[in-house]
This record gives sequence, C-alpha cells and structure tokens, in this order.
Amino acid sequence: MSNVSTAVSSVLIAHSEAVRTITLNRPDTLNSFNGEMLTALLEAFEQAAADASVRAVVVTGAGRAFCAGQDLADPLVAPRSDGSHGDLGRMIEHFYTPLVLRMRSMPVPVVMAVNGVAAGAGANFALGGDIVVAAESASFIQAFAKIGLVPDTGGTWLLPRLAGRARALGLALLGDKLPAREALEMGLIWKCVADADLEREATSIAQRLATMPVRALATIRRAFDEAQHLSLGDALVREASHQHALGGSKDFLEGVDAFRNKRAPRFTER
Ligand code: T3D
Repeated sequence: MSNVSTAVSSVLIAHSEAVRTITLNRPDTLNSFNGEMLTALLEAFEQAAADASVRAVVVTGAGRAFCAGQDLADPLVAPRSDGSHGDLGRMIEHFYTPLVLRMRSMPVPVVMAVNGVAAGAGANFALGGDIVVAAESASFIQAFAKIGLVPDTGGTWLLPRLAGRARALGLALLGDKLPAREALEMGLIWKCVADADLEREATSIAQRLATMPVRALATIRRAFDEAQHLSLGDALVREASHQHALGGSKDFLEGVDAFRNKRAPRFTER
C-alpha cells in the first residue's frame, strides 16, 4: 500500500500516491483510545491537513479490530479503588472534540476502512468519516449506555442524521452489535466488502478521490453539514455562494477544458 512509512507512537502513518494512511496501532487492546494515542491521532490529522501532497486520507486499524473506543483501563478515566474518578467531560473536551472537529474539517476527504469491531468512541469516529467502507466481519457498537454513558465523539449529532431517530435510539439505547451488512442497509456506511477486499477497495476509493478537485470535495462536505441547520431558501443562498467561489477556481477551468477537449482532467487545487 505504501512507499513511505513512519511510526508516530501508537499511530502508524504511511503515504503513497497522494493518499495518507493512518493506522490505529494498539492491537492488544483492540486499538482502544488512550491519551497518548488520541494525541498522536490528532497530530497525524494535523500533519495530513498541512501537507499539500496529501489529497485523501484513509484510516484503519491494526489487527482484528478497528477501535474499541476509550481505553477503559486508562488511568485518565478508569474509576479508582478509593471511589474517585477522572473528569470524563474534560477528557472529551481535551481529546475527542478537537479530533472530531479536525477530521470533519479536513481539506481532503477521509475514507474509513473499518476492518473489525468499532465500539463506543471508535464507532462514532469511524461513522464520522466522509466515505465509510467496512469489511464483512466488521461491526459497530454504541457501547456507551452499557457502561452508563451517552454516545460521544459526535454520535448524538451523527446517528439520528444518518439513521433517523428510531434507529439511532435503538442503536444507542440497546448497544447491540450491528454487523457491517446491517449498517449498510441502515445507510450508516457507504459499502460493505469481503474482508480480503477491504484494503484494496478503500485505497482505490481514496486514490480516486485524490485525483478529483479536492477543494470542491471539501466544499461539498462542508455544505452538507451546514445545510443540516438551514431552510431550503438559505441552503440555496449558500449554494450560490459556493458556486461563486468555485466557479472562479483553477480546478473549474481545468475541468471544463478537459471535458471540452475530451481529455482526463488534472486537478491541482487544495
Ligand atoms: O471521557 C472519556 O474518555 C469517556 C469516553 C468514552 C467513550 C467510549 O468509547 S465509551 C465505550 C468504551 N468501549 C467499550 O465499552 C467497549 C469495550 N469492549 C468491548 O465491549 C469488547 O471488547 C468488544 C465488543 C469491542 C470486542 O469483544 P471481543 O470479545 O472481540 O474482545 P475482548 O476479549 O472483549 O477484548 C480483547 C482485549 O481487548 C481484552 O483484553 P485481554 O483480556 O485480552 O487482556 C479486552 O479487555 C481489551 N479491550 C477491549 N476493549 C477495550 C479493551 N481494553 C481497554 N479498553 C477497551 N475499550
């Protein structure tokens, strides 16, 4: 998959053909998030955002899981023997909120290659990607209620929007394991593929996105999120504003010229 590979603590980073691949790498705990890994992950997204050679990002997990959510043994959150505990709200504000906001505002699309179970914060981190491809054996678990918590990592915002209130509540209240195939049927994810095809499929989507006008792709992603709060009239106003900006872009000129001359376009903006 890669021609360059470096390790940033518990997160592996590889880069090939304009695609940055970020691999969650704590397989012994099913890639659960601890403070160190969340810091490394945010840093990996920051690096990808700042690097003009990156035109798409793939995120996956090492080993048999994608991510089991917050590491419940992490001293930052684990209840202590004396009955005291860390401040989970502060954890969310410090680690998860910046991560979700960074991921959703990336200048390039994020493809999630969900290779195994994605639970708790790991599930909502996965579902927050722009294109989510899951292996047949993968699953999604809103594990929060089972340990007395509420969906986080954007879950309260994302789940009803993706699946509708009835299904979102079913998932969040019951916390059942949702196989990838059912997640696809519910519209939570883009594709479910054979396990052996996951890496190839996710990479191929990312490579394809990398050749596209990523500035327009970023605007599409932002416009969809913004429009959740807008009236139709206001959304139409925003669409005109986006087309005004993109209509003056080099990529638009290139796209139209390539179409007219029956050649493949070469998009360069980011
Ligand atoms: O402020 C804050 O930070 C709060 C934020 C909270 C956000 C959240 O994510 S809350 C939800 C946390 N996650 C969970 O509750 C999921 C817990 N894990 C599971 O339910 C199961 O492990 C799975 C369904 C994900 C997978 O089950 P299975 O049977 O395939 O594997 P397993 O045997 O349970 O786990 C394998 C190992 O991974 C095991 O360790 P061991 O016994 O081999 O030494 C297990 O303890 C470890 N592991 C799995 N999940 C976590 C974990 N270790 C720490 N934290 C985990 N979340």
